[in-house]
Amino acid sequence: MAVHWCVILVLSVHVYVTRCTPAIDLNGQWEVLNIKRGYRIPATVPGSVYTALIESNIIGDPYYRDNDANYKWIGREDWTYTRTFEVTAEILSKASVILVAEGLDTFATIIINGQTNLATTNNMFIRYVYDIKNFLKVGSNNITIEFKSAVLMADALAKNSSYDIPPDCPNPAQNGECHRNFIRKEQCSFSWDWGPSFPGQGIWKNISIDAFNTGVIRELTATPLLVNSTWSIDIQLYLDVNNMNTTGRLKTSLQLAGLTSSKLVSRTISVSTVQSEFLYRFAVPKELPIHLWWPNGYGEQALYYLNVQFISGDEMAQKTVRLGFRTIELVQEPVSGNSSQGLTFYYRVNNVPIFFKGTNWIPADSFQERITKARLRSILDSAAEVHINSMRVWGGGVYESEDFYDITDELGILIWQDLMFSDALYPTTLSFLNTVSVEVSDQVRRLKRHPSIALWSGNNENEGIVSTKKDARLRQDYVRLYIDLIMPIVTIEDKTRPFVPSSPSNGPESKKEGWIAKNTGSEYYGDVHYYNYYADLWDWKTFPITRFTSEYGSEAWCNYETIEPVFNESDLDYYSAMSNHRQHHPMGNQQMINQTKMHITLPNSNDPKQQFKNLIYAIQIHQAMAIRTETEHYRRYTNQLTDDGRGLTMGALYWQLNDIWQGPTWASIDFDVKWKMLHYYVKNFLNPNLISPYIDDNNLNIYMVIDEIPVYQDRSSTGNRQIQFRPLKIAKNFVNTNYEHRDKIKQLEKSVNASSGQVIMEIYNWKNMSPLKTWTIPFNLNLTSELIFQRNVADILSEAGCSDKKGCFFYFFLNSKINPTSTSWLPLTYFTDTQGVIPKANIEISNVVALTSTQFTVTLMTDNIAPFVWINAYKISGRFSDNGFIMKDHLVQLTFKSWQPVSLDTFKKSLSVQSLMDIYSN
Ligand code: BMA
Repeated sequence: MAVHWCVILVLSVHVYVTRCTPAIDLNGQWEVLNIKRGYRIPATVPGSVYTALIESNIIGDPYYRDNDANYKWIGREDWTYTRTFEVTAEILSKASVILVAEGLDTFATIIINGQTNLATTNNMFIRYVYDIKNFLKVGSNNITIEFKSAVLMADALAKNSSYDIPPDCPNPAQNGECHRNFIRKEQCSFSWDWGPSFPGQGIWKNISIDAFNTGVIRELTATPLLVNSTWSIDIQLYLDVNNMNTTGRLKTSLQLAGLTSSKLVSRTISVSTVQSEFLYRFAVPKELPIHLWWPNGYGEQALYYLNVQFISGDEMAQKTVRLGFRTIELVQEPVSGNSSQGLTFYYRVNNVPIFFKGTNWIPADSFQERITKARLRSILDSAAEVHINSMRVWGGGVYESEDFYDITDELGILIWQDLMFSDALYPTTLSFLNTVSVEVSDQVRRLKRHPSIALWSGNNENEGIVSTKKDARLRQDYVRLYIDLIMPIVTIEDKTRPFVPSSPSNGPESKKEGWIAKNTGSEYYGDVHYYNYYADLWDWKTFPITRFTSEYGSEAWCNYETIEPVFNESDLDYYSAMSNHRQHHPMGNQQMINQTKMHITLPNSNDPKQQFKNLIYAIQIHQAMAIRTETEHYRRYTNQLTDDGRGLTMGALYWQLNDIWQGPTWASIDFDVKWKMLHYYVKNFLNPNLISPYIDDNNLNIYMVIDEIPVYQDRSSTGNRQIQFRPLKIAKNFVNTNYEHRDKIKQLEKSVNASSGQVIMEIYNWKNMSPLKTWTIPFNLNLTSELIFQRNVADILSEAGCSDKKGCFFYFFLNSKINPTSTSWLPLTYFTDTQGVIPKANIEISNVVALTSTQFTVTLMTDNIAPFVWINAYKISGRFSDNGFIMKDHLVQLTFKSWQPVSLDTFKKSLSVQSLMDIYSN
């Protein structure tokens, strides 16, 4: 067979399309025009008008000071992209010549060679494909894409609406734009309570031209399916073909990375429409061993390559995608057999109940074109390193890139994928519903091959919002959009994953209430979002006892050195106008102060800069301890039920992982990919073997929480690996939980024995580096989460000879073979009025050694016990093995891993260290 020469277009490392026809890549250099201002400047595609303006020095850094307000004009004007390209006679000789725009932001008119009647667009989340053969000529051609201001379009659409659809405008603290809900564009680009308003325009994804005689593969997607212990793959193939009578052959093969064995299955197809869709089931050949894909911490993330070739006439088109084999179910069953006590809400992956330990993801930059794969890698690696196994891609941003999901597939981070609707009610005009239906099916088709995607969720918080509204039209609109339109599309497009209409929502209980529950924050059903800006967040009694908390958080500033370059000298003051401008959550800066000072005496420097630094440090301590307290509370409730039926918590996703700019936000990693203190605490409180002490009235209680770990056994004859599980201790309170291999589990329980050991508890006086007393607490867990110790605190203190509880603290560590090991500590009071109680520690950096160009060891030496030791490598992006910790020994050795190579000398010079008592000048 004669096959034409092929162009391999790499969409990401793991997805590439081979186009066996001459294709024109329209990425790269364009020009962008603003006719009103007479600008004509170069622009890179994919990109946005903002980065073009930066590159031409027309604007400065949009994140500098209040440039978000100064640059509002950009989003309120129209911008036009234009370029020329060559078309050969060979291209024009093809039967079809197709323009493929993967993403246009947002209101665009496409003009080719001056002909304006080709197309207009209105949704940045849709791929637009047009046959442009009749618009082209041999030689030089022009493509012009005129964008209209999304801000003005949103405003006009809102004015045209026959009724008000809230929220109208954002809170003035956000300096944002209005009526984002009327348009299908990244919702937070109109501002958010953690981010600026930069409502971009531009060609934000790849753009190219296909030319062919028969057809091309537009999309290939696949979902593995387990039926009667046998794996198969449901494959969906979307072809663009030249003519409805095309016939061809499909060849399908599957391969595990690193394994040579692959199976080729051939079939003949004939198409009946120009955009043709094929569904077929591919039985995984017996001789190909299937390794399961597991979430982070539960096993390996085995990934396979699936290749499909479409051969027709003398043309061949092919596509390879990567996928993984795993099952997932959302279990919502009566708790303790009594439906009046609500339903469970948890996920089973490969039949194993998984506690979703994780966080929420927001866009990593206002300007998508600046988000490199390396940047995604460093943020997502940071998540996996601290035992995160799940993450919600929040509904106010974008459906993330292939790179993003490729990385979450590799790291085993389960994705709770919101559809992009957030904190608003939305119109249901015919044109809105039409564009949403294309968007949802496009996105589900694009993403569903990724094993990391665990479920689809209709929106962020909109059920909660509409439940407060009396207006029947708004309530109807809600049901029309998510239940009547979106839910059937998602469930038809993807039969392998659960769909929840909203987050938070009450599952079947919301359905009973007409899909709009009276109280979406119910502790008895579904997921919960919980925030409190007034309460004591270091007190576990503050928190709800939920089935699953998919958002909870507390604000803290980014690291000082991250805000420094975008502020001027006088801004570097906690109380400056610029500091206030940066805070988008109304009263946020004051709330952080109020909540911090409940727990820590505030610093008292007269120098505004020093005071700002110290306050950032104190507030970060507050945030870290608050989220630690809340998360441990949820993990402790894995197996507990209160008398009124709350508990069996199976998910804790704190708000939020990452930042869109430098500022005060809920994030644990700041915009420079520097970990805030919270992120170091995440590593401890999400440890698979958690020691969780807390004080309840008069008692000290200690829980052990140990995640389930599957055990691998090689079936040497076939090379196939079978997976068995340690006992599913989680399951005690869950009804109807069946697990296979029950007998095997019994045997394994005896042999693995990873759930027993000893916790060593020490009590210290702040002024003495030897413990006052040490206890050994044995444990042998029958459940994932169990109380292993309970005793009256006053008795313990008197036994230890600690006369004033302000002067003492507890320290815990494991004496067991459990891996990873873990430590914990617990102060007996808050850190108010600690002068004279906690001595000032002199901490020295005593030794720094380079292991490689990106790895160092650092030894710290102290003369006193020091709480909240914070070591910093100024301007060097990377992470220490621990930080914000209590230093109770004279020497501590840490490691530092930088994201980029750095010399030993530079690294040494960058280091500084402090602890709590250093923030008080006397
Ligand atoms: C929830 C989120 C976001 C918001 C966060 C903090 O409402 O869904 O909308 O940024 O809380 O306020």
